Amino acid sequence: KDVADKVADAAESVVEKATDALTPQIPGAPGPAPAPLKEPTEPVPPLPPKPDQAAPQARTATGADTGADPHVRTQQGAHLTTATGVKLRDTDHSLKAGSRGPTLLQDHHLREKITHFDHERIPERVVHARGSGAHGYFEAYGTAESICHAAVFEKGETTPVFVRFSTVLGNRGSMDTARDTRGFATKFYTREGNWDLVANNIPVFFIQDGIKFPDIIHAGKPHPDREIPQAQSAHDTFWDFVSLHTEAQHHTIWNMSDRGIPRSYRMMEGFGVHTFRLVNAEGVTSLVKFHWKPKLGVHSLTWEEAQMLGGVDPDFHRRDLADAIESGAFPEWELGVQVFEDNPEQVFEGIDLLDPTKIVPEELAPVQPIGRLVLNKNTTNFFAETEQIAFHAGHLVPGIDVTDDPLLQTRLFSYVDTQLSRLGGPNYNQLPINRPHTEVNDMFRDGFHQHAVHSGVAPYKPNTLDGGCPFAAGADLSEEQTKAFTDAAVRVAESTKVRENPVSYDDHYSQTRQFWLSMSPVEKEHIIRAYTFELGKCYEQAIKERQLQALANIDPVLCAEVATGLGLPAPEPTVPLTDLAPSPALSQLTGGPWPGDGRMVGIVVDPDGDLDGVTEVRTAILAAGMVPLIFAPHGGKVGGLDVQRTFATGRSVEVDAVLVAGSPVPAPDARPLREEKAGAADTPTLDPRVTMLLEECFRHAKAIGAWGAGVDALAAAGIATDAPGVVTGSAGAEVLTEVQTLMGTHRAWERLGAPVA
Ligand code: HDD
Repeated sequence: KDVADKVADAAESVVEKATDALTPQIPGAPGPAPAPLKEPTEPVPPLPPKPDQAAPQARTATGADTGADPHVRTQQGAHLTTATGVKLRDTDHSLKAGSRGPTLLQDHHLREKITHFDHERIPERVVHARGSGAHGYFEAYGTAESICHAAVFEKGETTPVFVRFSTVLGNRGSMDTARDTRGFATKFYTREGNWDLVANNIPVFFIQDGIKFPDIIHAGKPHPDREIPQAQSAHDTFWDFVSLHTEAQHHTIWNMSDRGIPRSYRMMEGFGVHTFRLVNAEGVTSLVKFHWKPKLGVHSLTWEEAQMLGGVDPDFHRRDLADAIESGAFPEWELGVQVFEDNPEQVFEGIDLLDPTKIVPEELAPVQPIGRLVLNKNTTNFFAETEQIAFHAGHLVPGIDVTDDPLLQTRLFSYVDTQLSRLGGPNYNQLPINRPHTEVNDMFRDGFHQHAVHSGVAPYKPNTLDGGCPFAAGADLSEEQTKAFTDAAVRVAESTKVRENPVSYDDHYSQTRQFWLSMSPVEKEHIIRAYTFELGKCYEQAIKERQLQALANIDPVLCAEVATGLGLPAPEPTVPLTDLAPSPALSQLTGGPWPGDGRMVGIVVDPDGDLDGVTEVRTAILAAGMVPLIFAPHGGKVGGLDVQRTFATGRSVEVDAVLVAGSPVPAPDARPLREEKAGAADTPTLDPRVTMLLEECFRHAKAIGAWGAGVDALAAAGIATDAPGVVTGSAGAEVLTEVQTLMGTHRAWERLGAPVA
C-alpha cells in the first residue's frame, strides 16, 4: 500500500508540473485568461477561438461550436457516461479482483470502451484518401439563370457548401505536397436537394472510359509486393501504364507541370472535367464545363520545397487551409462556365466535348462567372465531417444533368457503390454531413445504421393506406414541387452495341503539345525537370524509352532535354506534330498581381537587434491579412514578442517571404553544425541555420527583405542585395511594402534562371 501511494504521489506531481507548463498562451485573447490545462474538477467553458493569425499553432476552440447543426455533440458535457447515458465514476481503472488481480469479464464499461475503440477506423477512400475539408457558402450572381433553372444559380441565392480537397494516390496519412492531381469536391446543400460537383485541379483525365479506372489507379498506387513508393507517381508501374496508354499523356503533362505541386488548396483552380448539360426554365439545354477560379491566383511550390515539406510539415496544405479560415482570411473562388450549344455532334470548334482528355481553351470559349464560393468555417470533427462526407457525381439537382461522356457514365455507378463499403451500408446519406438541408421522403427503409424512425405503414407507391403520400411532383402541385428532376429528353442516336471509342478520341498529342507550347520558359524548365526526376526513379529501361517516345510526340526539345538527363538517346516523333495556338490561360504566370491573404512572412529576429522595428512590421503584416512568423534563436519571447519558430524548429519552406531584422550570431546549439560546415578555425558571424534559411529562400525565388543589421546578415549569407527580389532599406516598414509588391507575383521569377515570357 505504501509503495502504491508513493508511486501515485510522484505521478501526480509530474502531471501537475507538466500541465502547468502547458498553460495555453493566446496573445491578445479576448475575455478572461484561459484556465491552465490542469484537469478541472467541474466543467469550464471551452477555449476562445484563435484571436489572430499570429497564433497558427495555438489550440483550436472545442466543444461549444455547434453551429446550426443539431447533431453536433459537445465534448464537454458535465458528466462522463456510457454510450447508453449511464453516469460513470471511473474510466481509468478496469474492474479487477483486487488491485493486483485479474480483470473481470463483467466490466461492461471496459468492454464497451475498448470495443468501440477497436472499431474506430473505417476503410479509407480507395482513391483521394488524403484530404481536408471546410464549410462555406456559394452565392449565385444570377448570370446562369438564362441557361439553368436550378435554384442554386438564382440571383442572390446563398447555398451552404462543404468542400473537400484531396490528393489522389497517397493513403490517409501521406504527405500533402506529393506531386499528384488534387481533388476539389463541393457538396452544395441546395434548397432543391444536394448537388455534388466532384472536380479536380486538372481539367483533363487520365482515361477516356471509366472501365479503365481500376487500371490507372492500380498503376499509380504503390507496388503491390512491398507497398512502395507511397503517394508518388515516380515509379515503374505508373510510367509503364501511361507510356503504353497514351491518352493519359495530356493529364500527365499537367501533373509534371507546377500544377502537380500547388502552394495551397486556396491557390488552385478546379475543373468539373466533363461537359455537363444545363436545362433552363423553357426546357432548352446547353452544354457547359465548370471552372473554379481562385481569388488568390494559381500558384505552386517548387519541387524542392514540396519534397522538403513532405518531411518538415506533411500537413502543410491541411494546416494552411484551416489556419487561413480560422484567422479570417477566408478562401474564395469564382465558379464559371464555358457554354456551348447542345448540338447533336457535341463538338465545339473541332473539339469533342465528350472526350474528358480534351479541354476547350478559354480563349475560344471564355469562362463566364456565375457565382462565388467562400469557405468560412473549419470542421468541428474531422472524422464526422471530412472523412464521412460522401460525394457522388450523380447527386444532381433539377436543371443540371449529365452527358454521355463514358468516363462520367461510369462515375455515376462507382460513387454510390464505394460508399457502401466505406461507410458500411446504404444509409450514409443520413449522416449529418451528408443530409440534405431539405425534406427527404425517399421511401427507402431499414438497412445498416438506419437513423430515422419512419412512421406510416405504406412505404410503397401507389398506396392508399398512407393517403397516397408522398406524391410525385407534377403540374398540379405548387411551383416549388414542380421543379422536380426531369431527365433532359436527349435523342440517343440509333446505333449498334460496340466496345469502342469515337475516332476523335485517338488524338492524344495535339492538346498535350498545346499545353507545352503555352508554358513560359520557367514552367517548361520545371516540366523537363519533373519528367527527368520521375523517369529517373524508374528501374526498367524499356519504360523510360517508351515514355521518351511519348515525349518526342509532344515536343522534340522536351524529349531531348529529358533524354539527356536520363542518359538515353532522344527518339524521333512517330506522329506528325500539330501546332495548336498556345492558350495563355494555361500558364500560371499570366495575370496578377495577386492578393496576399494568409501568406506567411518569416521575420528573422536577433534579440539584440531592432525589436521595435520588428513589432511595427509584425503589426503591418497582420493588418495586410498575412501571417507573421517570428524566427528567433530560442523559444518563448524575444523582447515582448512571442516566438513562433526557433532556428531549430522552423524551416524556410514554411514561409512565402522572409524579412531579416538582425544578424544573429551562432547560438550554442548550432555549434556542431557550424564546426561541420566551416571547420573549427573558421567561426561564422551569422548563425548557420539563418544562413541556410536565407540560402533556401533565395534558391526558391522568395522575396527577401532586410534592414539595419539584417543587411549584414544577407552579406554573411552570401545573398547579393542587388539580386532580383531582394530588398534592403533603413526601416522595416518601407522594406515590407516592397516585399509585399514582390509577393504579388508569388516569386521573383527572374531569379530562377530562365526569363519570364
Ligand atoms: Fe473519382 C473519389 C474526382 C473519375 C471513382 N473522385 C473522388 C474524389 C474526387 C474525384 C475529387 C474525392 C471525393 C471526396 O473528397 O470524398 N474522379 C474525380 C474526377 C474524375 C474522377 C474529377 C474524372 C473526371 N472517379 C473517377 C472514375 C471513377 C471514380 C472514372 C470510377 C470509375 N472517385 C471514385 C470513387 C471515389 C472517388 C472510387 C473514392 C472515394 C469516393 O469515391 O467517395 O468512387
